[in-house]
Amino acid sequence: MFSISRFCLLWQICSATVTLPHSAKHQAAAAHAIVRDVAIIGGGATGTYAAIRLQEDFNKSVVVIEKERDLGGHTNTYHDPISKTTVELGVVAFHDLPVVTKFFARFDIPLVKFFFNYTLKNVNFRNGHPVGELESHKSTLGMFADYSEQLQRFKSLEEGYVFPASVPEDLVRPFEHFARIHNLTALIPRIWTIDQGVGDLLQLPTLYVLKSFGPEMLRSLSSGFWTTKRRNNHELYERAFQRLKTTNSVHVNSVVESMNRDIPGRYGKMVVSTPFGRKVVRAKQFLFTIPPTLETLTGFDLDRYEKNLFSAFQYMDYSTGLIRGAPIPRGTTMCNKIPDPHVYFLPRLPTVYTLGPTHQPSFLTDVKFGSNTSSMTEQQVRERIISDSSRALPGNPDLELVAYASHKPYELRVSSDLIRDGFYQELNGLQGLRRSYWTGAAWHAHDSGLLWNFTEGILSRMQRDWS
Ligand SMILES: Cc1cc2nc3c(=O)[nH]c(=O)nc-3n(C[C@@H](O)[C@@H](O)[C@H](O)COP(=O)(O)OP(=O)(O)OC[C@H]3O[C@@H](n4cnc5c(N)ncnc54)[C@H](O)[C@@H]3O)c2cc1C
Ligand SMILES: *[C@@H]1O[C@H](CO)[C@@H](O)[C@H](O)[C@H]1NC(C)=O
Ligand SMILES: *[C@@H]1O[C@H](CO)[C@@H](O)[C@H](O)[C@H]1NC(C)=O
Ligand SMILES: *[C@@H]1O[C@H](CO)[C@@H](O)[C@H](O)[C@H]1NC(C)=O
Ligand SMILES: *[C@@H]1O[C@H](CO)[C@@H](O)[C@H](O)[C@H]1NC(C)=O
Ligand SMILES: *[C@@H]1O[C@H](CO)[C@@H](O)[C@H](O)[C@H]1NC(C)=O
Repeated sequence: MFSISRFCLLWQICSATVTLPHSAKHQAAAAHAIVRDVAIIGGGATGTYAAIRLQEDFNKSVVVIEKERDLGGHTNTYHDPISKTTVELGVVAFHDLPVVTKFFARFDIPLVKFFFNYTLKNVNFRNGHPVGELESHKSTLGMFADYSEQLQRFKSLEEGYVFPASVPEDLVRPFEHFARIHNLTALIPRIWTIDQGVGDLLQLPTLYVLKSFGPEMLRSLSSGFWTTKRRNNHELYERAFQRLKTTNSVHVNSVVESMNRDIPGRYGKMVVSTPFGRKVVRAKQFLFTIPPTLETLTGFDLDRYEKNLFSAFQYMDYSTGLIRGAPIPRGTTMCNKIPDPHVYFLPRLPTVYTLGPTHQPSFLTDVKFGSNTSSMTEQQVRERIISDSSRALPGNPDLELVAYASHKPYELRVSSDLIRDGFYQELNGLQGLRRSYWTGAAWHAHDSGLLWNFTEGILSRMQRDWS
């Protein structure tokens, strides 16, 4: 599949030039073209971060194209009309890294320490029966020492999907096999519970577990995360939106219709559909921050090389919700487990992972749901969340799902064979080609702080091409 040479030495051959149709509509829109140094596609964690850094610190003009009605991606804060407070439905906590504290300080958003120190109660969600005994996150920390030693063997993963071209076998084995070899199987149920959304943990190539459950995660679990004092993580993106709006640098509810990055001269071009009509954007550089699947990249001028890579991604369906009326004990997270030690007590997907407390426990309970098939409709997911949760609780109460968010496509991955064949070396080789740069979770990890740090590296790469 990846027969096209590494780092695209055959670039001229594999890039297919795409020309836009010269319709009257396009010409009308071209008269009011938005001309920018950088066009940023996707305004989630990385797109927003890059836009602010480029505009405010690098004196570059930008435009962010976001398909939803606001910025923030997986950062989703629910305003509860009953308790009159805010509750996080998506991103909760951040690592103690300079990029994190600086980014929040820039918008005058105070942070406070946050610990995931809830008591974990293992319950069979099919019938509400307890599985095993009460455990706390604290007792796990010792077990992580051996895992941490393994992470040390692969330090370069902290820079992205960076590892030797002759891929170490440990990175591509199924995680269960890796855990057996290194006597880490006791950690499997715990990683499953903390690192939700990871999917088929036992079969997953070890690389993906090391990426999503890395050294910074271990550090924060023991010494604490940051979260926003006002309990409103989305405020960060609202403030960023306001600043970008002042310079007319953000378009929400907007999607790319067509694109041509290969025009000779200084600018590439794209046509964007916005609520205020169709706009032509001319940009010197393109920064893609969206999950690169063929579905999300519809309308983009992908060449054969890009298409080849992006079509290999498989992904998870991960959903979150808030439930009213679920009586879970205060300070307790209920974890879905089955009484079968042969599969490390892990339930089969699709299912609810956990029911957890919010800081409004008498009002709202947090629910996380995962599916490893992409065939479920939103309605089916909503129904499964309610039925699984109700069965898990005493008296099978009637529950109301007051907030719901789908985070699909989540955790983009490829098979062990492709990893071995140099998939990530080729993916990284896209940086800087065709005026294009790439960041976001598929290029590093689902983690806001780590992604902002990773994006710094991409911004430096872009800067090299300015001169
Ligand atoms: C439920 C949940 C909880 C999480 N909790 C934490 C946490 O506590 N701490 C933490 O650090 N991380 C957490 N994460 C991970 C989160 O930080 C990352 O996943 C991060 O959001 C990824 O950033 P990104 O920029 O790659 O993508 P996103 O933030 O998803 O941004 C991508 C953006 O692109 C937009 N988009 C998609 N397609 C198009 C298109 N065709 N055109 C225009 N726009 C498009 C999307 O609408 C979105 O806004 C959590 C994730 C989830 C799902
Ligand atoms: C910022 O960029 C603009 C446009 O390129 C330029 O006119 C201006 O001098 C720059 N300002 C600084 C401080 O570099
Ligand atoms: C969890 O940590 C917070 C912050 O340190 C602390 O206030 C709280 O008492 C802790 N809860 C438990 C159950 O340890
Ligand atoms: C931040 O990025 C740099 C450069 O890629 C990397 O060396 C470093 O390990 C990253 N920091 C963290 C905490 O991941
Ligand atoms: C494997 O780990 C367990 C703890 O999980 C420990 O009791 C045991 O001694 C370890 N075995 C070896 C061979 O290191
Ligand atoms: C993922 O789905 C397949 C069926 O589509 C199933 O056989 C497998 O057990 C699932 N994996 C997990 C971890 O549930």
